[in-house]
Amino acid sequence: MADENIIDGKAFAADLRARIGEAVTQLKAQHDLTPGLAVVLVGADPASQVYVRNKNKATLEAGMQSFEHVLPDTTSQEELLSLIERLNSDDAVHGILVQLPLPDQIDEQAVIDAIDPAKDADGFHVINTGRLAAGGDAMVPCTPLGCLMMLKDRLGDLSGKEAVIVGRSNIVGKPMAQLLLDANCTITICHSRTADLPATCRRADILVAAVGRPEMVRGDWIKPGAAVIDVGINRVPKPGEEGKFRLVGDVAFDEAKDVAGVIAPVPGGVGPMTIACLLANTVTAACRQKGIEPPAL
Ligand code: NAP
Ligand code: L37
Repeated sequence: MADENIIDGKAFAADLRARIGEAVTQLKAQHDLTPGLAVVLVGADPASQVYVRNKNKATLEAGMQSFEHVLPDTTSQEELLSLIERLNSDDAVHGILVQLPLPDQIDEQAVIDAIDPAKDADGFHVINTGRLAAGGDAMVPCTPLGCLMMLKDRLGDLSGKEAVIVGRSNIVGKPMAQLLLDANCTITICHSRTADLPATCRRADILVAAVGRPEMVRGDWIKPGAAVIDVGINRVPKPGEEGKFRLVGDVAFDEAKDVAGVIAPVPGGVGPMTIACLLANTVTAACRQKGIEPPAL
């Protein structure tokens, strides 16, 4: 398969961030509005630290305000909830993201519930998942939104396509299924109890893998010509290099790339798009809060 069948998520995300930057310039000039994003990290999970740093950097580069809150892993639920209360009532903050996972003493659902749905840049609040399911102006979770944008860019109209999603989490699998359903795909959602996963995957015109198991999806699970989106982020030891890791997805890339029509790799696929979509969500949230029509991005 030639390289043009590999989706360059990094380049796609850079383009999207540039369009967001232009929209922000216009919002400042025309409405005196600078979208602001607050990112909250509790504890010192190394992967979360990398993502939060990248989110902060991308926010500033797009001309937006970034408010980073790094709290120790001993933070109590009350302390975190009181920070969220402050961010909810801060007019400079239009988007709030609490990076998951949270330490054990904190109830994740209680924290998500406490975020003002209008500022819920992750789209995890039940008001937003409800709106996504029922129709309405939802904030849409960043990772599935990024996957959908890449699929539409490569395939155009998705109507009538068979989409198989492996994974049913609230963060990725379920909202991904909802978005593909809204795009008129026929949906199958797989999980750990699915009876024959390889056979189900082989039906897919669009296959999204969001499992968290390194290279689980093999080349012979893929229908020739299918679009494959690998969401998985797995750190595996580098053979022969003690203490070093490499990043692999949920799809065995070297096998899959020869069968798939297009494929989003790991790294350099969905990850960068997740961050760009977070910025897009913050701009959308800021506009809605000010009664301005959000820009088409
Ligand atoms: P999660 O909450 O752990 O969910 C994993 C899903 O995979 C569950 O629904 C689980 O089924 C299913 N599963 C596990 N083992 C399976 C198996 N052997 N066969 C079939 N299904 C299986 O994970 P998540 O938060 O959705 O994340 C999934 C992956 O995406 C992780 O690698 C994560 O790091 C990555 N991720 C990447 C981004 C990004 O921006 N690139 C963003 C978020 C997450 P059950 O429901 O039956 O347990
Ligand atoms: N919105 N996203 C949101 N909220 C959360 O609570 N946990 C979580 C979340 N997940 C998340 O941020 N995931 C994520 C995963 C990968 C990247 C960014 C965000 C990413 O940039 N990946 C790069 C590689 C980065 C690396 O070297 O580790 C990639 O190219 O895939």
